Amino acid sequence: MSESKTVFTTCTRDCPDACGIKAFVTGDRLVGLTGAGEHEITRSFLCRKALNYIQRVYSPDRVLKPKVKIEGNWQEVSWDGVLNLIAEKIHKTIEIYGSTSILHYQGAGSLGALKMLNKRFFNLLGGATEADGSLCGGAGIAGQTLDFGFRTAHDPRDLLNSQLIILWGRNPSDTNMHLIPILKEARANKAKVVLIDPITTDTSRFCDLQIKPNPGMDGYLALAMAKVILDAGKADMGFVENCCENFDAYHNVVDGVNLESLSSMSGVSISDIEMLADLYAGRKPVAIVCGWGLQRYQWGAETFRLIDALAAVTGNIGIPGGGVSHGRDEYYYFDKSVKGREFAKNTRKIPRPLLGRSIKELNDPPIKMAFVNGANPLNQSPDTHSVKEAFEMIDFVVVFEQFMTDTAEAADVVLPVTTFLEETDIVGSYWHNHIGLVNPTIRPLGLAKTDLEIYQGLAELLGIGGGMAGSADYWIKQIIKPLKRMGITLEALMQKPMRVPDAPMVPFADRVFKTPSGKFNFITNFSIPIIDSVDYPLVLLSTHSRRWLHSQVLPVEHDLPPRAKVNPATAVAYGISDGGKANIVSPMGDIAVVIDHDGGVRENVVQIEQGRWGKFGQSINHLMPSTMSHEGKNACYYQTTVRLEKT
Ligand SMILES: Nc1nc2c(c(=O)[nH]1)N[C@H]1C(S)=C(S)[C@@H](COP(=O)(O)OP(=O)(O)OC[C@H]3O[C@@H](n4cnc5c(=O)[nH]c(N)nc54)[C@H](O)[C@@H]3O)O[C@H]1N2
Ligand SMILES: Nc1nc2c(c(=O)[nH]1)N[C@H]1C(S)=C(S)[C@@H](COP(=O)(O)OP(=O)(O)OC[C@H]3O[C@@H](n4cnc5c(=O)[nH]c(N)nc54)[C@H](O)[C@@H]3O)O[C@H]1N2
Ligand SMILES: [Mo]
Repeated sequence: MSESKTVFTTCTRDCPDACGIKAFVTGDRLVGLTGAGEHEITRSFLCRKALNYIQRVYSPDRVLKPKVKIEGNWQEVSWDGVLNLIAEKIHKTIEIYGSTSILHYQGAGSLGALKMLNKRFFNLLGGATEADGSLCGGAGIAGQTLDFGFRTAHDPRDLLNSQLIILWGRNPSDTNMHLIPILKEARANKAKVVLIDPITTDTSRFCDLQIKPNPGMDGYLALAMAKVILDAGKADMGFVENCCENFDAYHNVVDGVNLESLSSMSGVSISDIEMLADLYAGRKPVAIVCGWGLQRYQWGAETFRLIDALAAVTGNIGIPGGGVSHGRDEYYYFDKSVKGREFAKNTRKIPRPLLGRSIKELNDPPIKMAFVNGANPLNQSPDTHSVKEAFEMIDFVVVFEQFMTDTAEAADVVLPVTTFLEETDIVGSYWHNHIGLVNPTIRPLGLAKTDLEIYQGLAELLGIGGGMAGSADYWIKQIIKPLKRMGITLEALMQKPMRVPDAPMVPFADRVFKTPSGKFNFITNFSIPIIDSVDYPLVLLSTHSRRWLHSQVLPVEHDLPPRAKVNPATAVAYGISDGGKANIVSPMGDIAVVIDHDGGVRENVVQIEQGRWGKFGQSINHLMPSTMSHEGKNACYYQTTVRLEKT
């Protein structure tokens, strides 16, 4: 009989929860995963996408051997052969065009800290062109950085001190499941939970009340609530006067708008605005927990700033149970110098949301080679058509992948990489304060290697091997050096995941901020246009799926057409029955879907899950224009306007 064992590891996938996992292994085969009881946040249970992950590891569609495209056909090759081929191409490309003619595009495939070393390779080469900005939370981060000088969050368990919790444009039931038990506990402590989302989501079940604003217009809702509170004399003027700057200019903005127009722009009735304002001012401390959905607009930073201002007006900052929490930098406590910036003579940055357009425009030097790891830009970028065209213009594209994604299909070489269940690494979280080790649960399948092993192999061939050398454990020890004084070492982490002892439960408790003045900085002007288009009157919210992460959908999950949810009144106006077929049409393109009538969806909204693949005709991102947020270089997916056409 094969031997059975249990291996402790940590999930590296791009999700706030960064769960502790117990993997059950029989022989060398994974047979089950469960949440680790010793992880205070995971609390013994896992989400759907983690439970499904074993199917991904053993999928017959996994890429398990290096492949080279020869005259349009994929041929399997040896590691030695493929690494020599790539090294030679790198050598020649740098000789003729310089190292910045190489694009390195790293995405969110794994949040493991060792993935920082992928960047080290390109710095050792002399510096490449990199994608800057974000497809994710860049706008919210930029907004909070302007207000607080530093974007961070309350510890998740500080919510147990709140009287009221507002979930603002966040859907934890699907995207951050381990927040749900904390919400339940908080409600058992008599806290109220309010959800602000244009769609009834599964999260609604855990809330006392939901408000459905117009998509993108939450800034006006926050402003309206602040106006009611200020006009009623319920503001915390002690906090405002002692700890804030630019209040007068902000107050002028508040005085310059009337409640009727704020109500019409936000799509929330005056009575609901007043009810929310009374709740907010009356139940201190109040925690606002913002999501990513809220800020996928050009003015995402301004929306966050208007929400921060609401919290500041009521003094809900720097106190237990208060704050405006979005997330934190998962690499904050790690030593980022392993990226080896000092080795790069030249680097060049292009904005991630404008990837296709930027590659096409680059000259001096143009992009000649591209390396993609942990990302699927031909599927996840806005305006994927232009990204595809841009990649076709690049002489040699190398993709490190587990699957033949839309991006892998467009490559010249695909290199098979391990999943996190086959790797050693270390990971922090962008929500909680725990750090966990990633331990291999099984041997790598097929010929798969880790990103680090592949870059180390290439470095050897290019004469820069010394700069990349070292085992995974060696590099982990370098990365966690700053944590040693707090007792967090590799040895200690082998016992269990650890909370960073220095991480505050309540940030800014001294009410000193990281802004130049040390004060909270009120927003004083902004531009938030009404999303309005005669030909495309609906807003397309392409939200995150409970079942999968981004584009990590298995090929077999594409057998049925995608479904979109629309309010019955809207669907009927387009003549589309429940379960009827339609095209969603944007100024950029269209996609065939089945329409589900859903009374929970606001009337001017179409909701669809993002992530399905273009090669099966199901990708949504060719409908998205490539716009970028005013602050934070963020992609603005949720601002896309569409119409429906019955088919
Ligand atoms: N299962 C699963 N988990 C994930 C992910 C995944 O793909 N799958 N992705 C991970 C990543 S990278 C991220 S960034 C997070 C995202 O986590 P979330 O922010 O929770 O996810 P989203 O689906 O982008 O948006 C959340 C909600 O915002 C609402 N929303 C959209 N526009 C607006 C608006 O203008 N105002 C308001 N008030 N609400 C709005 C949407 O209707 C949606 O229900 O999830 C992480 N967790
Ligand atoms: N329409 C729409 N589009 C969106 C969003 C949205 O809300 N709506 N959300 C956006 C958000 S929040 C984000 S964060 C981005 C994410 O965009 P991406 O970062 O491109 O995310 P994924 O689609 O998960 O692609 C990651 C790829 O890495 C591979 N991978 C996993 N682990 C590893 C590894 O260790 N090494 C290597 N080499 N590969 C690995 C996976 O197989 C997968 O194909 O998408 C954005 N796209
Ligand atoms: Mo994200």
